[in-house]
Amino acid sequence: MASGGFLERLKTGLAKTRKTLTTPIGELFRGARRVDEPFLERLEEILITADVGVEATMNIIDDLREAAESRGADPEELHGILIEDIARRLRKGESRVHLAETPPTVFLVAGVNGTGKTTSIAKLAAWYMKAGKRVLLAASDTFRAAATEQLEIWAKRVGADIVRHAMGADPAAVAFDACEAALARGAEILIVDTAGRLHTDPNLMRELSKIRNVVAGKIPGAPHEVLLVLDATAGQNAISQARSFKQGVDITGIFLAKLDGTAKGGIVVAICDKLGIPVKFVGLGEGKNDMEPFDADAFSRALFDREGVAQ
Ligand SMILES: Nc1nc2c(ncn2[C@@H]2O[C@H](COP(=O)(O)OP(=O)(O)OP(=O)(O)O)[C@@H](O)[C@H]2O)c(=O)[nH]1
Ligand SMILES: [Mg+2]
Repeated sequence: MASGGFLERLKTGLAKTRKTLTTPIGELFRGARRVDEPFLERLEEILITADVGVEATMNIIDDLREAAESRGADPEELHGILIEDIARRLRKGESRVHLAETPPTVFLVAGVNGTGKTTSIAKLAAWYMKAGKRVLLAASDTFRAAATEQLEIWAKRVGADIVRHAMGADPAAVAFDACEAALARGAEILIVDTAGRLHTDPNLMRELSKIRNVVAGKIPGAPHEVLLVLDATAGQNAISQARSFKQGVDITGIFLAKLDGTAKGGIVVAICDKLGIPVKFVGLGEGKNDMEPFDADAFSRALFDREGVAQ
């Protein structure tokens, strides 16, 4: 999938982050004669501003200081080392999507209110439809008014099937029916939408576990992926959300939505470096095609291509 168009899309989606991270880093390295303490302080400031996070930033700065001491303080060479250091941290957070050997593959999608769950589900549906798969959506957000209708509109738009109940119905019952429908209709991908919830709400976390158990009881190995949708514009808050959700339900991966909407896309580095939950997809806009599977090398190329790369 790594065509030129794909890299361009990624770059466009990361335009705001390139402005706060890539460009200032490039300017810093180009304008410096040597990498010394004031230089490292300025770099630290840029990384923190782009939400790379304090811990990851400190590690990156330490690595660079060490490289400067052992190899000399030539900015051009150190710029390349910095880019590779960040790429290495991004690689730590990458892993492939787990598809069922015997379909359907079930994705359970969860997250805090408004992070982008339903839109991200539409994107996943569109992605797998394009790959020629039969996709079924389960409208297990029976809580928020018009949530089912929202998912239904997306289902129509992308050409996926949907299983829905009335508002206020038991979300686990919707998931149950959706599993049966997926098996009966030979769907290859089943994606379960859920209501937004705070990890601090024990009732809603129990509800999520119940959906999960129902799905597991109907389809062996399911859910194959439990995706936590995080809003990239939430910054370091997204990290604490992920940590808490992980305690409530087994998260297998992160869908990082709204990366296009933030200048603080450095959050990806923090997530990959520290969280121990792989990033599987990134959302780069509001449209059904504005999504890419997370690929660490492509991501760091999109961040550091041309602009900012030591010539
Ligand atoms: N710019 C941008 N906007 C996004 C992206 N993903 C979602 N959104 C927007 O975020 C808003 C909320 O999206 P939803 O998909 O409804 O979020 P949700 O998590 O399902 O919300 P609840 O069901 O209410 O918890 C909408 O306006 C979306 O268009 C993205 O990748 N980029
Ligand atoms: Mg929703």
